Amino acid sequence: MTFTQTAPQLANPYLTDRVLQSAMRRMLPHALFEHFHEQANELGQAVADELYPRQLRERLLEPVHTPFDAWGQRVDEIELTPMWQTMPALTARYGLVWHGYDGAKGVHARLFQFGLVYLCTAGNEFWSCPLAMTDGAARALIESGNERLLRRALPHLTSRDAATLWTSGQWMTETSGGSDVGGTETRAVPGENGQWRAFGRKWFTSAATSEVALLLARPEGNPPGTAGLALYYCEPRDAAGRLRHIVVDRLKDKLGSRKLPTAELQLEGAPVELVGEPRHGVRMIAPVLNQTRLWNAFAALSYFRRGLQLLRDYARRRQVFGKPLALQPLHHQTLAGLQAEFEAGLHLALHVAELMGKNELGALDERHRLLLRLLIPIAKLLTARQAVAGISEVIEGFGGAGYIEDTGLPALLRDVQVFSIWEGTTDVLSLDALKVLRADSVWSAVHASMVSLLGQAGGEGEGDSAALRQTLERAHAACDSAAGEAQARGIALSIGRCFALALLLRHAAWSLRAEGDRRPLLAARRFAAHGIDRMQAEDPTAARLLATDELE
Ligand code: MFK
Repeated sequence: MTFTQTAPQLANPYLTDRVLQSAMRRMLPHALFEHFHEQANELGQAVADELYPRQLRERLLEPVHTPFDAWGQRVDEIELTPMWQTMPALTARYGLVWHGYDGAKGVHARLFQFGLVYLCTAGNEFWSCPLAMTDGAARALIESGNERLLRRALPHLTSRDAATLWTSGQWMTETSGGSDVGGTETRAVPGENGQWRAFGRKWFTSAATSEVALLLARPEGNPPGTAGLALYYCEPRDAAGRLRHIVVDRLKDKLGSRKLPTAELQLEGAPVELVGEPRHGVRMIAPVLNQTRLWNAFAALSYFRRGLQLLRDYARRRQVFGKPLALQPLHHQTLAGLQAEFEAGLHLALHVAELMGKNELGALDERHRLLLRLLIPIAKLLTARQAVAGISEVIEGFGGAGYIEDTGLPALLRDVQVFSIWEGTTDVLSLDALKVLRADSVWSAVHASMVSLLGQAGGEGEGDSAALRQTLERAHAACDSAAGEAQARGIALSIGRCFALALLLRHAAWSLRAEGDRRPLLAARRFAAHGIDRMQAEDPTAARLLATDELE
């Protein structure tokens, strides 16, 4: 009988996640931590026992769009995969959106919610995408103060009953591009009773099956550019489930996230309603962007952790050169590096969730509000880059098996790539961060926050404090220089790595004291050794010549 390798197994991702457990123990009040522990344990068990085996079983299934019925009638039906059909029940049961709005959890509501989101996202086949937009829509409606829409939609968007739960889409991207939203061509024409009609083509509408959507359109007569756009609310289907003056051209043929029905839509007079004033649509949809970007960070980390968890399990089962891979010193180096990146990234995302929870209850001063505004795009872009690089390494860690489709592993690599693209690419988010940084008071918030974090890290942070200070000073100088735009990615990544390291050091000091665990400190040392300064050495002219490959 020839040798047969046993497959990696996925244990409860919560019970095996030292980093999440330890962070939550420090960050949540004791009673709330107990509650989180119980919920996370149950959800983690569902991921291991039900969702993961189902992901493997349904690997090849995809949503199907049927444009016409047998008689030529336009129907635009979208049949979801069986797993997707069970997701409203999972959402309601674990309150994946609801927890974020649960007043009883006070400023910890977001931390609690995102802890659960992180645990289940790698197991829910991008169902987290419509949930992120649902959360964002709820937030945007709250911030708009539109009482009618709040009464109508908020109870559904935050429902704990699968029968009444609604999800929301976000229709922004058009053929002119996803980054430069000012070029939006969709028009809105006023009709009767406060209703408007929208005409245009939406090119990337994730989760075309959602019950509501927020979209940008230009009210007729408004000027071009971002300021002339307005934010609209749409209920795409009538009571019988038929689309209302909307045609689904096709579902996107994507590299990954293939269970997610991302569609191209034609709006042919779709009934829509103004959310606020008939202008400043980007400003009004910004809460959706901020919310979904934080979801994106936790989603990227969820995938990164899924890869690490499977690889760690595999290393115990896999014998090479006479002993398990888990006992090979070179493999230790590879896994340790991945673990350090993951660990720092998770502390950054959790910190942002904590700030968000405080902000929503008015518990942040102006300095910390600015810091939150800055750290959302930075956490999104840093964790996405970490996850893309990390999962590539994970796939390699499996050797040839990682390259074989029916192990389920290659899908991780395809799926994770989207996190650095949607909701703003690394470069677009770096430019967003640069805009924020160029407001003077943000830098004072950055520096003050770093001093505070290092103070809390105590002796554990002493060795790194000079490097952290110098890196932030270099980023500050680059930001203020004429070459700031060309340096934006390096600036954003460096600030992200500085915060991730300082947060990890602070946690390490606590963990040594409270848990007698020195692993967070080892992770911090390792992360610091990977470097925190990501500023580009290349001057802009040299970069232009190399980028275009043209003669001077
Ligand atoms: C599973 C994980 C979950 C993930 C869900 C994924 C869903 C996938 C669906 C998509 O991918 S949808 C497409 C996503 N598209 C983007 O994210 C757009 C990327 N582009 C940007 O973010 C640009 O920076 C942006 C369009 C916002 C810039 O446009 P402009 O024309 O340069 O506008 P500007 O002047 O920067 O901002 C206009 C206003 O909005 C300003 O306010 P004022 O009017 O008061 O001056 C800005 O301050 C405000 N603003 C912009 N971004 C903001 C913001 N305010 C708060 N937070 C922000 N992030």
